[in-house]
Amino acid sequence: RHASLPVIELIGAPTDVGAGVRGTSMGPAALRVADLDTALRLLGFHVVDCGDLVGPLNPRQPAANGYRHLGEVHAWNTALFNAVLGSLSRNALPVVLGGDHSLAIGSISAVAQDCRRRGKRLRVLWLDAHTDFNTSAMTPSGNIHGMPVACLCGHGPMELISLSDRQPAILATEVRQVGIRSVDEGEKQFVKQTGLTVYDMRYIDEVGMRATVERALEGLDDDTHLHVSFDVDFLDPDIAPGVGTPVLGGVTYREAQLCMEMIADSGRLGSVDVVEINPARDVQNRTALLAVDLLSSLFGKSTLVRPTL
Ligand code: B3U
Ligand code: MN
Ligand code: MN
Repeated sequence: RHASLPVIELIGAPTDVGAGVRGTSMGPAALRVADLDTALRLLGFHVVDCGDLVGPLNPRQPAANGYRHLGEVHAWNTALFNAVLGSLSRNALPVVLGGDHSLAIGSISAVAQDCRRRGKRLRVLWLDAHTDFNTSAMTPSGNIHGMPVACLCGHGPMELISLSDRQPAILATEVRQVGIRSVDEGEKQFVKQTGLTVYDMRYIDEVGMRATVERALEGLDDDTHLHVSFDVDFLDPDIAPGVGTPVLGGVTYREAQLCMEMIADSGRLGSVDVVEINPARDVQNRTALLAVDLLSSLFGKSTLVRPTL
């Protein structure tokens, strides 16, 4: 154990109430079976597995007023908000094991509140195939895992936009999205209107992952808390089939490794979500094993000492 490294706290949130496809509730177990804790300990971290949060089961209801399972999503996010806030108050580095991506509402609301308390700046790096910027007015599904970025920016139901001590929890200017390749029609207009910074797959194809991540991390300083919200459907479904909503043409293994290594090199990582792993859609736990491999890189694993480029 290295004294200078933060304690990593794993917080399981076994739920799929925010998704349309069932199964992300098994995500925390899949990551534990893939030995996430051991992988992080090998890097010198002290790792505490806080176990799983408890919340409502999936009631399998259709959407009502543009939201499916709003009460259940709120219950899970309230529990997660409190858990992440507690972890940050202990100066630990929380890693949320999802669960569907609606959980980012609770985790990032807590991160934003902790940043304000400490006078820190916040940068959210959103790794995803989707912008997750829908509202009840434009959602094609009512699934709240398609809405967390909008909720965090203050566009959403009262219960979900007022978890933290300030509304909105974050500013759109604090977010950088990478890997995007599926945006709904109404959502597209709202993303443009809001001025959200989106590095989509075309951008990565044109300038490469190195320049993309350099730009997404531009302007970080010693006082910036970096939160990484890692939706595993960021990755190409050929290498990560165990997700609820796979989208063709995702990030390759090499691109993902470089992205994670560059985040580690920034030295600013303060909290992480790992979400949307769906073991019911997976093959021999490949997707969780891949996520653990990439999380090792995110936390500083490198093949050799990094050469000067
Ligand atoms: N944009 C679609 C699909 C979706 C968003 N996030 C995920 N799927 N994982 C929606 O339902 O909002
Ligand atoms: Mn997502
Ligand atoms: Mn996604």
